Order: sequence, then structure tokens, then C-alpha cells
Amino acid sequence: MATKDENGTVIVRKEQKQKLKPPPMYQVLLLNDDYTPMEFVVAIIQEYFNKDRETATQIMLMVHRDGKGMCGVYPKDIASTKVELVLTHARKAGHPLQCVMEEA
Ligand code: TYC
Repeated sequence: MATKDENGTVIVRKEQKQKLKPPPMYQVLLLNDDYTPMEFVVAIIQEYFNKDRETATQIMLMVHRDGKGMCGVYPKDIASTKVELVLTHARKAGHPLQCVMEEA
């Protein structure tokens, strides 16, 4: 953009640097517990994270073995909605399954 100072001198400002960063992404993780049935966890991963049965089973077993496992990476509002839907479904079914999100 060009403007003039008090003497009429044209001042040309350098173009503003583009400072916008891409929006942060969030991992959605399932946490292990001793009570939620394996079959229920597999069904949850298939339903909310669009995985086939085989992939869902692998993720479930990883959570069972390592304590936690990643189901997907999403923008903040989508990750947050998935966490809420999973927790609501698990509580309605009477299971203590935990689902969390963290910045990727
Ligand atoms: N540990 C559970 C069991 O033995 C299975 C399980 C897997 C629970 C993954 C939660 O996120 C989980 N029934």
C-alpha cells in the first residue's frame, strides 16, 4: 500500500508477510481400562473413526497392550465432537471407556 508523508513523499510499505498458520490438528485417543469389552471398543472405532473391522481390531489391541492408541487426526471441532459422541455412547452402554484429544 502507498501513502504520502507530510512533505508529500510517497511512502511504499512492504507487503505484510502472510502470518496465518494452518489450523492445529488434534489426535483422538482411546485409553485402556479393565472393564470395557474388546468387542465394544472395536465397534466404536469402526463407527466413529471409519475404520474397517481389521484395522479397528488392531487399534483396539494396541490400546489394550500399550494403554492408549490413536484413532484419527482432525481439526479441533471435529475431534471434540468425536470425543463427546464416543463418551456418550460408552456411558449409555454402561462402559467406562475413556476418549481424549491432544494437539498433534
Ligand atoms: N482392556 C479391555 C479388556 O480387556 C479392552 C479395552 C481395549 C478397553 C481398549 C478399552 O480402549 C480400550 N476387556
